[in-house]
Amino acid sequence: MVLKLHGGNRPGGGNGIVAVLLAEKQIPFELVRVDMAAKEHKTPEHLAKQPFGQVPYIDDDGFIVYESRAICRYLAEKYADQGPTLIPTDLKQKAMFEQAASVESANWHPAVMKVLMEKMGKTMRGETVDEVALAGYVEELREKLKVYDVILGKQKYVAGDEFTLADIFHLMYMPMVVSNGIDVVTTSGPNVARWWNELVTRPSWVKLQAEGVQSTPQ
Ligand SMILES: N[C@@H](CCC(=O)N[C@@H](CS)C(=O)NCC(=O)O)C(=O)O
Repeated sequence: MVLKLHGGNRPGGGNGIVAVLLAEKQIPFELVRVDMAAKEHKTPEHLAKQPFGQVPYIDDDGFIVYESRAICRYLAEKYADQGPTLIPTDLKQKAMFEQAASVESANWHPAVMKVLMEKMGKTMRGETVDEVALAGYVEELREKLKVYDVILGKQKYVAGDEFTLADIFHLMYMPMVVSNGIDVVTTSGPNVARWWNELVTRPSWVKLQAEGVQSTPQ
């Protein structure tokens, strides 16, 4: 049975990084659209699979996995021999990968989310954006990016000189910050700008932006 990805078709959030991983690894899948406007993600059927009432989750022939980063890790290991090596196997390179992945979830992601929630979250709910708070969150994010700029001045990608899943993790939500007019990622240092440009010009990401998350031909 073909792998099923349950989620939305917009490339911005967790769904997007799973879609990038699927494209990079050339894994066939079917997108099962979850109608979030209709609160389908809060139905008992969805909660039985994703108990936090979120998307995405995958159904791999009856095996359910949720949390986008966990899904990516599972698929990267299951299809280790297919497409690019996204999780290194060498002990020390793997430690660098784990370090970069932890930095993403501990430093990058919370800083990105504060900006996104203040700007886009409030705008979507029809609330007034607190411009002073927003400027503070952008500054916090910029401070993180300055550290990234130092790291990326010594190596090509976040885990070393090879592209890994840790780079893909950074494509969750930051593109929405940029598309909301806050282009902090290309203005916080030349190395971050160079790395970010590489990520967003990868064919997997370009196609996803153009077409949204789409089932692949089975
Ligand atoms: N940590 C989760 C976050 C998932 C998440 O926040 N999904 C959003 C859409 S991108 C969602 O389902 N939001 C609805 C909600 O939280 O009620 C993951 O990476 O899978």
